[in-house]
Amino acid sequence: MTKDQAKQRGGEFNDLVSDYGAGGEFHQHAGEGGDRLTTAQGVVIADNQNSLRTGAPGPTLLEDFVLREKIFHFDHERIPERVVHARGFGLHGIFECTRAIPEITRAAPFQSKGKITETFVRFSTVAGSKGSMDLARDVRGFAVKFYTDEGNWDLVGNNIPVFFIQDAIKFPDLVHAVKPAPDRGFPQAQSAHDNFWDFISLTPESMHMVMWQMSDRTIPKSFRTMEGFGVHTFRFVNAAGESTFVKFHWKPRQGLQSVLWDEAVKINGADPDRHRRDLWEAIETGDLPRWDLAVQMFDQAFADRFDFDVLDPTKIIPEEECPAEVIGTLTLNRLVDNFFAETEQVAFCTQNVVPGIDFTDDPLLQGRNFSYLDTQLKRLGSPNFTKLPINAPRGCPVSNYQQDGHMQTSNRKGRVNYEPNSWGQGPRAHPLEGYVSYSVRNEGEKRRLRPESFADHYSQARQFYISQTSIEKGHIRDALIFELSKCEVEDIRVRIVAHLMHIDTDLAAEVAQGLGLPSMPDPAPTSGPTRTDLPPSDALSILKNGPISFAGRTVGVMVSDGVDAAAMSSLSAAIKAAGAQMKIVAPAIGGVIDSGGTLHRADEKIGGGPSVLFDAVAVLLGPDTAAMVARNPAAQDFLRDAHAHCKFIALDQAKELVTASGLTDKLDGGYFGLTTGDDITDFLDACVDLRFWAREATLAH
Ligand code: HDD
Repeated sequence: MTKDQAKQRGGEFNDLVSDYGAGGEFHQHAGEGGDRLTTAQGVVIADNQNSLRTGAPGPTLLEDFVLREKIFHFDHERIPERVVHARGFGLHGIFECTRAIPEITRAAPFQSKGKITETFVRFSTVAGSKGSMDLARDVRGFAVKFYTDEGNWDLVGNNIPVFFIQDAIKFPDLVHAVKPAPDRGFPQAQSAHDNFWDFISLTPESMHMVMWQMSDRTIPKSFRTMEGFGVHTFRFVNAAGESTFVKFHWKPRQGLQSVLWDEAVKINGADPDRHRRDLWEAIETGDLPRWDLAVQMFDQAFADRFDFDVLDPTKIIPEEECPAEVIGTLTLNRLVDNFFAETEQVAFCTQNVVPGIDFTDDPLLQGRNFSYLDTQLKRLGSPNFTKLPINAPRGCPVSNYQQDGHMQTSNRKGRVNYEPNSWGQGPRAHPLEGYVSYSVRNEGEKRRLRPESFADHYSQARQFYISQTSIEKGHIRDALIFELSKCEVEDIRVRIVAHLMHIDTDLAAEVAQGLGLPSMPDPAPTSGPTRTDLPPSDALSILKNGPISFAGRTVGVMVSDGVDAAAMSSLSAAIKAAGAQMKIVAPAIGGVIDSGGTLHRADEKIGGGPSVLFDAVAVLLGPDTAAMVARNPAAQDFLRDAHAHCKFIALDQAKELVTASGLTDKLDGGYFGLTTGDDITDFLDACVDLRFWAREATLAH
């Protein structure tokens, strides 16, 4: 049969193998063969609604290969979810080198200014299952696969630059502690429970990470508004074989933005897919997210200046000590064609490095290098997962003697499957072009040990805390009180407060008070040095690194029939001019008719589009319908929540709603009118700041 004949019959003509076109574009042919429904064997199906049976209804026949094949395949659709980072969202992008550094690394993406390297990025939460909600208080994964000209390089990082533990041997315990308890199978996707805090309270090395975790970093507004970090100290290696230590940072062009805890709780109910939907919509509307890749580069002499060890993954190097220099930009520009084929099957491995990038002796990184490869076999079921299009290298050939295994699709031709051989065929290792590990002299006794240089667990925890604004400090305090209040065992709460005593005594006292502890505990016992006072670092605060414009954010505008046509169109034009989006929330999804008779379709129904989904809100009601809206409890929540979340609020014809919401005497500098063009300008100018923080102090906690 010819290809054309096969296509006419609806078949796929052996086109089941996915490949990458010249432009690196992803082509997935499977399942797209033609308009005839077929079995996996290519047989056209006559009836997809009724199984084969004798009589009516009659028993179903084993002979029905159409039924059996369909159900068989369905039964095997699921693969094991990732043991951590199960819930994620992936996107394609490009990395552009903006500053070449061949003198420091021979890694292909950094060899020339303007060089483009294709990438795939997967963001994730850590603790929750695949179906958990997006706004759990959790660390976010930020994993980047670079399809370089010399092989794939995976930078598998998080949105926090440090980690809970210093040695990979503790990872299973950490993960067991945070995940649902084995007897009851809950809590899901949260750390506010006894097992997690029990483990943490007995693991002083996690104190620095815990301060980050209790900050608003773990409730980002969007994946677009968070930083990413490679965490470990890696090595850059140049063509001469010289090494420079490097730490990787992704800095979002969108500025750092987070939500408030009460918002997070409500967003999880209103839109559990918040973060994936946000990325989907950003790409669809052409608002492409961008991050600068910045690197901190230093040598051994610089590393030796610190009391702590640069190989300790619970430590940062403050940017004031070693600047983060921008060398490129990542732009996410393409949605996946298929979630399973790409986002689910993408396999990141820390061991995937390319010439010019090398590991250090960080014990966490060394353990990770085993775990990721191992886990992919479990998840994807075959060592041939590297041949899946999303995992296969794009910029270079792959040639070796690995063969067979489940789902093999590309064994070599011919008789030669070993090396060396004298058949004059097949690939050979290349000492000059090949990957050469950086040569390090290591000596010492074989022992299980933790170096003395890893012993200080509190100095940087304090440095993080004192680098925060007073608003952010308050959020850390509130998060600690919330989480520890969910612990049923008082000893656990006390042990954490005892650790906080080493970090900041005021914070410890505030948390103790918030928990209602009868007295302050003694500081936690320590075996090593307790603390060195380090200066604050502005880079550690979210609020000091916020957005510089209102672009990319959204105003939720609640309207009702008879809304003033001129006000509506001025507001809409001004929001658009600011590069932001307007979403209409109306009594019915069909929309409203303005005073000029124009229909405005709604994006959300009141109640379906609560104000937690928007960055700022406006209420713009029709004179004859305002009272009806004011009686709607969901409309009252819309306004009350926007107030409680310190949002900027613009009002027109909303007096009755303000009264019904109990806010009459609470209108403050974060409120604006909508009557004149100046009102609207003032409102949107104010919105550049994330929130009207002055209000927070007036709200009862
Ligand atoms: Fe991990 C997944 C990040 C420590 C073992 N990890 C995973 C992902 C990210 C990270 C972003 C999701 C990748 C994806 O999107 O597919 N992990 C980190 C960071 C760590 C870290 C930044 C500390 C610096 N991880 C860590 C340790 C171990 C693991 C110490 C084991 C010893 N991580 C895994 C894993 C996962 C994983 C079990 C689950 C799914 C996967 O690998 O592909 O192998």
